[in-house]
Amino acid sequence: MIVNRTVLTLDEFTIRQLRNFPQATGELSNLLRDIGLAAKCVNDEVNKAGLVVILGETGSINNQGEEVKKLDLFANDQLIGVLRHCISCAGIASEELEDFLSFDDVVSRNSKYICLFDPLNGSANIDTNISIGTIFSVYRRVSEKGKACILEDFLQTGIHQIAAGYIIYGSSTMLVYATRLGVNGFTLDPSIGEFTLSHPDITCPDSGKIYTVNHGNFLQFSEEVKKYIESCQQQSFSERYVGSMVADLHRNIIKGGIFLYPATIDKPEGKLRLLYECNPFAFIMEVAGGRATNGSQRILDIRPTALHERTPFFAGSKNMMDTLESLLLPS
Ligand code: P6P
Repeated sequence: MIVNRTVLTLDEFTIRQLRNFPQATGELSNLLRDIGLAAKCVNDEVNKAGLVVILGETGSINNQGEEVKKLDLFANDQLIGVLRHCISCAGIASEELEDFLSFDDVVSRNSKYICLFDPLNGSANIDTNISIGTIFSVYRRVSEKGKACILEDFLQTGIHQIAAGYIIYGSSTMLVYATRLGVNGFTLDPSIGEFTLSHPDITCPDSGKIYTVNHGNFLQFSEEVKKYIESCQQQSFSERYVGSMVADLHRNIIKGGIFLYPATIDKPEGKLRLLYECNPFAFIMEVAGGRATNGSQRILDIRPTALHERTPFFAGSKNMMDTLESLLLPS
């Protein structure tokens, strides 16, 4: 019997990718599979979020006698729980943890990758049923295998990312990840409980007609940023802003557009976190053909000094970024 498999699951896809790297150990495939597993658990809980009121408010005990956790912490626990017991991750850093966490069992200590993530970005949007997401970033550790992780493992410049991606919990649940080979999107098929390849080889259009910014901060922007926003308005571009980074950037990567979270008077360093929000999206955006800067420097070249440091963030279609930079960095 010939089985006609036109659908590729995430596992099948990552294993096929191994053919491009004969020396590969399969550890990255394992790591991506485990992130996908955690994402499925988070997805299940996020989809019930609206029912929390029935099941008991966050922090209370629901009618099954279980504590109802904040979804951010639930997502964080799921990712740590899966990665701690996989064979490919030596340690993690998370938006939800003050410091990094080095897994202390022998197998983890002999793993070559470390992970950073924002377990549930945009979680303030949960109670209005707006799309939210998980963002992740994967590096080779720089510390010696067999020993505990060190801070430098997590403070690498973004250009050293081995993979980066996000899960968007929206009208459908998608896992999108990039390696240097390309960006690929997988949609969760609830009927088989697998992420299946739905958006192969994602590229960001060189131009777009969408600009994404919180206009409420307009008066706090620099004159140059204001000029760029006004140029978008003069060209009748559409302003689209969900206030959920994963949703806003996913749309702009697919359709073309530019995302701006500039420095403001209140937040001179910007709001978004370099390590687990901006670096992963900068990597994905560049592999997809777009660009990402802090206004003066390529995001992936910034040398981090702290786990939770913030940065101004501009990312999007190449031609739109060129126009922005011509205003921000006059020759
Ligand atoms: P503001 C969500 O809190 C978040 O971190 C990103 O997901 C989003 O892009 C940004 O902040 C929204 O920030 O200040 O416009 O509400």
